Amino acid sequence: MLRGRPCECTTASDPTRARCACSWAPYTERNPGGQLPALELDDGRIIAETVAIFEYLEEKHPRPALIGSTAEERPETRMWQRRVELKITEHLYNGFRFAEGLELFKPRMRVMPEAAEGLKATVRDNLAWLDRLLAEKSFIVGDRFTVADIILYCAVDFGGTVGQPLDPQLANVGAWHARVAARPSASASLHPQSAAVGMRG
Ligand SMILES: N[C@@H](CCC(=O)N[C@@H](CS)C(=O)NCC(=O)O)C(=O)O
Repeated sequence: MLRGRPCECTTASDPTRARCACSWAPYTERNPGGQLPALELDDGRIIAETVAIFEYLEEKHPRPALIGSTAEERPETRMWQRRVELKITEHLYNGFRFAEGLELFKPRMRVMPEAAEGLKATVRDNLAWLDRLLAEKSFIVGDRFTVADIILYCAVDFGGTVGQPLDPQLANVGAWHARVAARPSASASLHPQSAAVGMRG
């Protein structure tokens, strides 16, 4: 992560009142996107954006492959990653930012509280779409566990703690969520303060 540029969120009993140092200088001098995560390479270069970071990590450590091992597997994963982000996770996060997270986010971005319910409904619609597709497969791409699963799992898991619980009627998504949650990496990757602030992630 970014050396010498602390980017810690202060915690409060009410997590919506936390403030994140990553939204302002000096952090933004290195990562103008002002978000986590950001990776500082040994040569001082900064790589932010989750997708760019995991592309880099997989190039450095190709096994086990979370994007893919072949010219066919990689675009298949990227296609699903894109669908998951554009149809589900971006709406879920903005649904939080514009509602439960409004006080936290309004000092640092344009917030649209009027959009929150529509965004959350879009998430539900697209999880129902995914539920039908997951009837035929164990993971989002098929039988391979990939970054598409990781991205969706993190969002859905987080959503469950901020007012966007999974619809229990979505049995295939529920079974997929349990399958991913059972992997040791799922609990190992939780932020150490996750339980204290009552938010998974
Ligand atoms: N597009 C970014 C989104 C990252 C993101 O949403 N990070 C959150 C993690 S809590 C964040 O930094 N939020 C604080 C903010 O947006 O100011 C990525 O994929 O890395």
